Amino acid sequence: LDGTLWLASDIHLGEHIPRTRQAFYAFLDSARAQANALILVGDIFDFWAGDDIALKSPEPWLQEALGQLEKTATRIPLYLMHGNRDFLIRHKLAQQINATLLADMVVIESAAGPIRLSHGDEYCTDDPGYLRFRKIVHNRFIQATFLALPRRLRHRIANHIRNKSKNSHQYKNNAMMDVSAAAIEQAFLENTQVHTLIHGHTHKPGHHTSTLHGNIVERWVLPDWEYDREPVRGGYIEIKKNGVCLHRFDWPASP
Ligand code: OKV
Ligand code: MN
Repeated sequence: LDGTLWLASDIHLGEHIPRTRQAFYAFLDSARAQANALILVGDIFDFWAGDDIALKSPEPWLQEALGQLEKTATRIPLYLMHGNRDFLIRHKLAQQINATLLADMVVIESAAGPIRLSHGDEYCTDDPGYLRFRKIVHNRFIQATFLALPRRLRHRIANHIRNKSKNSHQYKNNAMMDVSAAAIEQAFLENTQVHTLIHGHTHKPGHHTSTLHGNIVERWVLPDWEYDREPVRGGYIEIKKNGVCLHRFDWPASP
């Protein structure tokens, strides 16, 4: 992946956040003009109950979002990654919009060197409730069973899970909602040649530098976009030969 690479995550596109959708489409316009490739590092969508729903009977907003992604993918390489919400996206959907679905925890060769990428939920190992949920919904057999259900029933189950999740958040503290230091160390130790890790998910954008067995390691956290306020606060990470940079912006731009 030579040249300028842009990464974004946690846009959480959905029916009820029209301003965030517009901000994201404006971002895609800029990416087409300024980046050589774009990687969306998960939770592009707030809800995903199967590719067939999106491909056979998309709601108008979703049809538009997929059209915008496809328009981008015809200009620059577009890569998608799974988030904790849209993990049911399959290669079929990616192919349909000309994008490539990357595996979780991939190492990419960027202009600034090798970088490990993942959505970030896999590092939230201090939240036992979430780990239990993740284990169930990532089970291939359970996924196949869910995907075989009628669409209406899948929507009902997903809505039920979403409502239950909203209530459970009030019992979780800030540390539980962040990555665990041990999980991050383990990721770096998996390949000691890779000193940079980029993820999203925690909605705690930032840049953390530490040393691990004498190596300087860097962790960059992508911002979320989900608050549908005016202006929308978005953000992305840019990678060029001279390094990694976290950008924030307001949309529409503040005067
Ligand atoms: C995704 C999360 C909702 C967190 C359900 C099997 C099972 C898949 C699913 C249903 C839910 C994704 C697909 C959604 C993530 C939430 C709320 C909290 C913390 C099954 C396979 F078990 F029911 F059979 N789901 N949806 N949450 O609405 O997009 O990650 S979702
Ligand atoms: Mn997430």
